Amino acid sequence: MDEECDYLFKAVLIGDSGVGKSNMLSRFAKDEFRLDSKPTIGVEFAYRNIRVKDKLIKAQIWDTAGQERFRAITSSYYRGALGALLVYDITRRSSYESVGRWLVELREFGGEDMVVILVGNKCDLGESREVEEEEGKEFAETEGLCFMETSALKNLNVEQVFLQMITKILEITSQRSLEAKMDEKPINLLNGKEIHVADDDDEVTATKQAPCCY
Ligand SMILES: Nc1nc2c(ncn2[C@@H]2O[C@H](COP(=O)(O)OP(=O)(O)OP(=O)(O)O)[C@@H](O)[C@H]2O)c(=O)[nH]1
Ligand SMILES: [Mg+2]
Repeated sequence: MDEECDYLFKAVLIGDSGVGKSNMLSRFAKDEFRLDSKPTIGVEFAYRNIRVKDKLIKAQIWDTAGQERFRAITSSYYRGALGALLVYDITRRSSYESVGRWLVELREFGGEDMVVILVGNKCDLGESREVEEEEGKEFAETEGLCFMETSALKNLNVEQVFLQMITKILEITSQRSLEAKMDEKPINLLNGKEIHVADDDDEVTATKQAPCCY
C-alpha cells in the first residue's frame, strides 16, 4: 500500500466474453490495446493510482472472465467491490441481452450500494452496431445505473468511465464517513429532542478518518 494513498477502492469488470473488458482495463492501467487478446482465465487484476478532487485513490480493478465456465469463481470476487463496470459489445446484441443476468448476479453477490455503470464498448464499430445508444441509456435509467459508450481500441471514454465510477464511489464513501462521524458525536437533549453537534472541521476529519483499505 502506498503511504500517500487516501483510499483503496476495489471494483470489478463484468460482462460476456469478448466484449472488451480486458482491453478496457489495459487501456486504463497501461494505455495498451491488443487486437489478439486471449479470453481471460478466471480473474486478473490491475492497479492504478488516480487523483480525484484532492484525494489520491488507489483503484484496484478486477477483470473477470466472461466465459460461462468461470461464473462460479468470478462471482466470488464481487464481495467487497465498491463499483462495477458491466460491459456489453454494441455490435453483439446477445451480449446486451445478457446484461439483465449479470445484474441479477451483481445484486446477489455484490454490496448494496455498489456503483454500477453500464458500458457499451466497441463504439468505433458504428457500422456493425446492433444496440442503439439510446436503448442502452434508457435501460440504464430504468435500472438506476450510469451509462457510457466506449472504445478501448480508439481510447474513447475509457478514462472517463473509470473516473466516473471512482468519483461516485468517493462521494458515497465520504458521505458514509461523515455520517459515521456524526453518529459518534455526543448527543445533546434539548426539550426532549435529540440534536447532533457538528464541528467546523467535520467534513475534513470524516474523509481523513476513513481507512486506506477496505
Ligand atoms: N473494434 C474494437 N475491438 C475491441 C474493443 N475492445 C476490445 N476489442 C477486441 O475484442 C476482442 C475481445 O477483447 P477482450 O478484452 O479480450 O474481451 P473480454 O471481455 O476481456 O473477454 P473475456 O476475457 O473472455 O471475458 C479482442 O479481439 C479485442 O481486440 C474496441 O473498443 N473496439
Ligand atoms: Mg478478458
